Amino acid sequence: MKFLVLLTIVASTSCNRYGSGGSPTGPHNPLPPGCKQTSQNVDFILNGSEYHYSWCHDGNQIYSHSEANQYCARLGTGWQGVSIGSIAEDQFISSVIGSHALKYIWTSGTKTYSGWRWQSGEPFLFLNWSSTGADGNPQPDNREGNNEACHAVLNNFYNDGIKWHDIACHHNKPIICERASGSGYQG
Ligand SMILES: [Ca+2]
Ligand SMILES: [Ca+2]
Repeated sequence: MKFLVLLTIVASTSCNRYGSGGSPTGPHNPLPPGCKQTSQNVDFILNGSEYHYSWCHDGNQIYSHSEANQYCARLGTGWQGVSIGSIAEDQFISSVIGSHALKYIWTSGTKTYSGWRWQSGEPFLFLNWSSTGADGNPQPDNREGNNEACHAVLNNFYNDGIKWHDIACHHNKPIICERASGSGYQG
């Protein structure tokens, strides 16, 4: 108990050093490379979609697949994990991962009984699955525990470039969120 109290005091003292009212991306957690200081949720707009980069807003936290998609939903009306609906969008996502030097991101993609699906309901096309993985097999390989039901984009993890992988959903990653441009505005 004493130890807990002491911990709390230490934690609050080190925060107070920087003053109160700091945002999650304030002095405690300097903005990651490539992120802009903004109070808005929208980091980029492209082809009718708005995009939000979780790591630019939450002090670089990582989430399980379901937690990550809940993070997106909590941003407000219309926000979901990203659904990659075109080659252009896939190239955009790859460019964000590369320019921000991320190891990986979650998307909204999940495997269902009827196959892979995006949360947006768009067809699962323009496949950019990696040709390799931990066992050297093409993706999706359902390797870990026969239970890789979540879709991630990995940055050259297996010397394979920025590619799609099926991943067990409990792993922790940041996420790119998406919504249709203007869907959050009223009137
Ligand atoms: Ca999309
Ligand atoms: Ca896999």
